[in-house]
Amino acid sequence: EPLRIAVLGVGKMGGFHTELLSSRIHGARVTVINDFDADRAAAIADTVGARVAADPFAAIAADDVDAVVIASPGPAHEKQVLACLERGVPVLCEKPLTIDVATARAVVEAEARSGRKLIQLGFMRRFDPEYVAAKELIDSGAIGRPLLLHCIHRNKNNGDHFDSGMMIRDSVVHEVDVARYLLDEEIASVQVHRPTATAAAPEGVSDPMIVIFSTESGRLVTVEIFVRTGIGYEVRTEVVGETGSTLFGLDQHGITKTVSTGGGRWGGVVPEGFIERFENAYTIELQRWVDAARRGTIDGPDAWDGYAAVAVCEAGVEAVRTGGVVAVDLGPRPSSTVQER
Ligand code: ISE
Repeated sequence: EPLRIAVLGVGKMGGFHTELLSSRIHGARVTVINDFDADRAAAIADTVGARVAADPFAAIAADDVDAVVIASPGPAHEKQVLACLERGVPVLCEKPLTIDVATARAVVEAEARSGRKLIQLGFMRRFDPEYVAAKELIDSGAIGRPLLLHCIHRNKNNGDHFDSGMMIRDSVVHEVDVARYLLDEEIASVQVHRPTATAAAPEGVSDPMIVIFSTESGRLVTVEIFVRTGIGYEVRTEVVGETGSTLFGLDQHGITKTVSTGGGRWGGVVPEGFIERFENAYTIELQRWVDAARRGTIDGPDAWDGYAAVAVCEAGVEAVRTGGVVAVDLGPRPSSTVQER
């Protein structure tokens, strides 16, 4: 019997998940679609043979639903995730887990009390083969202890509404999770530099920005976030260790090279957007989530990872405002009856 899935929110991300779940993913069937735009919900439901639920909570409670994908707008996540917990169904929640630290922490605690790991966050980069290879390389000891992480995150143009706060919460949030994943420790502080902005940025928006994380043990992570390059989707990462380094995220997988524009050209293709760049990662993420959900659990970044991301981003937004170093205090991880993966 396939896992029967409700997808809440079928914008770009939810629509793509629905398509993948209905084509490339084994053992899954999208049975229910919910979106505040009823016409859009109906159109997408039609393409995959699902039914429409007008109310997201009715979708979560439905008899023909075993698991839920949440790709609705961020402010809707908290209540939808809690309803999934309440019903005891596995959920794949796109970031953010919730919109502030207090509510994110409350969700972590609610899951801990429930005694089951049901909440997975949609940090797809953890499933991208290049990030996985880099993690394995680090863990093998081949580049020694990683000391620095340099991240580039560029988008073609996210629109005029995409302000400096969104650049932190929607974009840099991925590097928050990558840093925690690759370095295996928490981020302790954030600082943001706001250099001269591109002419493409609306008045008052700092684009690009350089974000610096310091980890608990004192390692540094630099993130260039630039969401109006006019070029495409460039996400690359360099890990610098004591005895070696690795650079990935360029066109030719695994090969370090330089891309330049103009007369001389050496390089490959820049993908348009995150779906092109991370299609593979999304597919692996969904297949593993479906396989785990059929066993009543998750297999990927969890509620604590979602909470940590919210906390670091909140500090990051404060750091944009003040220009100073803003500390992140996650507090203790709630002791729980939850089984560790
Ligand atoms: C978007 O929400 C994403 O998650 C993309 O990965 C990121 O590159 C983009 O900046 C965000 O808007």
